Amino acid sequence: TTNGAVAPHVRDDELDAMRRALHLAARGPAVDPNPRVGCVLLRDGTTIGEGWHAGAGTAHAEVVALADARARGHEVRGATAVVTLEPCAHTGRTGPCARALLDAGVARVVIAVADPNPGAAGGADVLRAAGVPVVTDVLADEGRAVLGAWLPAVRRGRPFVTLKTATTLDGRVAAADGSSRWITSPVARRHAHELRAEVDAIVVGTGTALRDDPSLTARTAAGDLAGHQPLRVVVGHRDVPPDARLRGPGGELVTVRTHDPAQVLAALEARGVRHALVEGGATLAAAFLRAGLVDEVHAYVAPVLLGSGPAAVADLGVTTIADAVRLEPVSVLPLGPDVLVVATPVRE
Ligand code: AOF
Ligand code: ZN
Repeated sequence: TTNGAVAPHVRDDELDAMRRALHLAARGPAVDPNPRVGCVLLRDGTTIGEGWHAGAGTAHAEVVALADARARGHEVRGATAVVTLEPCAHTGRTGPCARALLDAGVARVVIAVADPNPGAAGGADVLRAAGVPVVTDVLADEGRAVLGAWLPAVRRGRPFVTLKTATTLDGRVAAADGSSRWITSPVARRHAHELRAEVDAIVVGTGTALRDDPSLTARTAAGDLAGHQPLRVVVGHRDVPPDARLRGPGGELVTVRTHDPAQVLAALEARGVRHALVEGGATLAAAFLRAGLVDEVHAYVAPVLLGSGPAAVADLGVTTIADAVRLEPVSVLPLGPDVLVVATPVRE
């Protein structure tokens, strides 16, 4: 169900448990090839075990919750498992959770979001085939929210792409002489660094890498490296010089020698990237937009006018207004003197 409507046949204690499971899921790493998943085991309305998935290579939420219940000395047979993501049916880095729940004697399963991963999905069917009632789509909106970019990325079979721009009011990223520090305010730049800390990879073209000598790190207000450092991906055929800032402390430097956005995303997908942030330059931004491979635009706009100088996006092949790339606004956020406009390209 959508728009907050509650699926039928869900008990109030199960809804509460799902809220708890969502809360637990959010303890998992926000940036990881694997989803954030939480699980609560209920017996006669009380929680007997709970767990969350702590990232790729570690035990799944259901397995953690089962172990928790046993460690607390509870009998799991007959319990209800409340899980934020459909229990997996595959043997990946860990065993199939649907099987683990069946083996433990779980008598009912409540799920927020179906697993879109074709390799892992099918757990609900496995459980039903074994005679266990399964309720799906419980607090599905909240479930999707906690999954973030993971869900659309896995659905699409490629990383979710956010295009970030930082421009003057007249859409320019630099003055005619190339100087660009600083168009947006410290508040907006702070916000952009928080965005960097939430993605798996930052992508720029070699032109930008050579001209701007960016470090592409996620930094704190004090200028230190934030905990998580995204991959630093440079797209194109030119080499990053040995003394470039990109080779300094920060995320791993990855060079992708192609100009084809689909190939760039395939290379990132192979590295487990779920959320990629395309930061420029204009040519790379246009290539991703032309390929229909931008899922979301984050446009930081400063109340500054330049009147000349390069734009954030190069030629899109649009020569008449009817062909303009129109975006659906998602949100508008004031950031000090600047604003952040988040919008998604409209797909026909
Ligand atoms: C679950 N419970 O807690 C998670 C699930 O490589 P693996 O074995 O960790 O499998 C990863 C896939 O399993 C992931 O892409 C997603 O489809 C599912 N994640 N499933 O039942 C969990 N994290
Ligand atoms: Zn699993």
